[in-house]
Amino acid sequence: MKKRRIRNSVLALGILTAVSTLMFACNPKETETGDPGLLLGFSQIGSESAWRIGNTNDIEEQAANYGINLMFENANQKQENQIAAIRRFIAYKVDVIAFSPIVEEGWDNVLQEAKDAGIPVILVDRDISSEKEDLTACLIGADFYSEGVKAGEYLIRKADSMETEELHIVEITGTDNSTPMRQRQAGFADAIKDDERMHILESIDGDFLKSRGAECMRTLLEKYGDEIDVVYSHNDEMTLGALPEIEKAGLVPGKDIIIISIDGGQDAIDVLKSGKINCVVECTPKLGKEVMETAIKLKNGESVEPMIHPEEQVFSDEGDLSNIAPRGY
Ligand code: GYE
Repeated sequence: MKKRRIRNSVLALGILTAVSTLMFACNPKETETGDPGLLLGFSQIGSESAWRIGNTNDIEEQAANYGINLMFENANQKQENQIAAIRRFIAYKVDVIAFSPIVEEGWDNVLQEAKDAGIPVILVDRDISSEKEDLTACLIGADFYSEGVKAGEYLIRKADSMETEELHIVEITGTDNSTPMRQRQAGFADAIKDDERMHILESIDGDFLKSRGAECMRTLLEKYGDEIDVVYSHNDEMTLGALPEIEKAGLVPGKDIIIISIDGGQDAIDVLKSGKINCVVECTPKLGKEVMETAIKLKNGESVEPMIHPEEQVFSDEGDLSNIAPRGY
């Protein structure tokens, strides 16, 4: 009997906590001081990679650091879910909207609705493509074109050091029509275009997913076999999916095939150290601090930088890999 009473009161406490959590969730603007605070609606693409999960964690941590109320929505890789989330943010009258557009096209209507409602929009990580001007306040994200250039420049140095006359490249690209896919492809192509040793055999869509990276690699190996000298993969996840397929085909990644990846998450850096990846171009997911500081400025009606690119480096077999700091994603 006694036990049951304890269990009941624990239950009652649980219900009370749940009710108050719900009340807070329905009225997230209210803070202890009565200050309405800043309400930020954030629509994330999904959870497709370590990069994306690291980005989500950083956004949540920095929102808490800056005392910003975050309405977070995960679109599970679907543009229509992002559009619906942005409409909910507008209906909720958030102060600022931030989102990472999964692809570049198709945002005009919903962004016009946000503009008409007077809610400023921050693009995080990826860009949009639109005929209309001033639909968004700014973009906080990496310079993907320069990441592609860095990957191409590494390959040219590698070819020099190997004194090779020809390199056959396969490219596993990120989500079709997304900014990182378009710009990582363009930057790499531009960097190698005047080098006669470089031949791209094929570019294939791996959608930034590990499973697709494996599938693409299987297809490419079946088609080209040991003709492949280089894999240029637009993110770590697809690279990590491709490596076991190369090994299954009896080839040694990092030796028989030069492997170039982008992101620089811990798993890829560990594989780089083991020699199975040759080069990782960094793309940092830690954009939260800039997002929060920009949201505060926008709420206060201050002007903001139209474009903020974080600093990024290259990790490769050319340098000392022993003191790379823990990556945190
Ligand atoms: O490289 C990839 C992620 O948009 C920079 O998206 C981001 C890319 C990143 O899924 O791993």
